Amino acid sequence: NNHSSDSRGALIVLEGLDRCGKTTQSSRLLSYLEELGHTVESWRFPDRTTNVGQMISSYLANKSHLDDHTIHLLFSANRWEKRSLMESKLKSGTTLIIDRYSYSGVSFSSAKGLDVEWCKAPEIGLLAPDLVLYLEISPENAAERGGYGEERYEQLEFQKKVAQSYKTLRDASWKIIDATLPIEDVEKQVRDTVLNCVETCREGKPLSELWL
Ligand code: Z5A
Repeated sequence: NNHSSDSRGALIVLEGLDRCGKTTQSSRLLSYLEELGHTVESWRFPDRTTNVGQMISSYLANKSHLDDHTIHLLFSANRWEKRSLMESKLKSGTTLIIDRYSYSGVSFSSAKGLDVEWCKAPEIGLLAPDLVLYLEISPENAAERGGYGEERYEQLEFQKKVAQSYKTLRDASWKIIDATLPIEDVEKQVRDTVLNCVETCREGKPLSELWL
């Protein structure tokens, strides 16, 4: 592998319903790319370690109540506080694998009934992913995996609405992955797509901003 120092990393996002396997696939993808000699980091949103992230975490755990618009803007702010670090990492050649991003932000809030365009507005200007891996699974199927926990949003009826909202956000950067297959088979679909994307970014595909 010939990684020249001026080539950039790829911004890869994993999206999908609760329990679709994002965490599982993120960590497998991280190891795989590391073994191939790439510089790579795995991130997740919400990033619960920041002050904003702690407010989000308390909301998700049902320990605090926030107006729907307010929590939407906090999720967005949580991405904005990582934007400059994200850009410098990518430009210095680090590939980022990100578990949830703006698509979660818009899908979950619009599933509550907020206007989609209003939901997208605060995301404008964040970095656009080079690849969105959507791990597709039916809400019923996802619910069977170890059951839902205690967090807000982990309810079948709500997850059905989220699945519908996600559908309206699909664009050219999306790759739909069948997440109902065994873990190794999902991983194989992910690997092929990702290698292709990493190569395109290395060859000089420019970074862009949401929404495309
Ligand atoms: N949210 C929002 O509203 N707005 C925003 O802007 C953002 C998020 C960023 C917290 O997210 C909530 O915040 C989330 C969206 C909202 N609410 N919901 N729902 P989070 O990231 O903290 O939590 P999560 O993404 O929902 O969760 P998760 O539980 O970590 O799920 P996962 O990562 O997709 O799945 P997993 O942990 O890899 O796998 C789940 C189980 O299935 C586990 O037992 C695995 O061993 C098993 N598994 C995995 N793959 C397979 C296959 N292929 N076959 C069979 N079993 C499998």
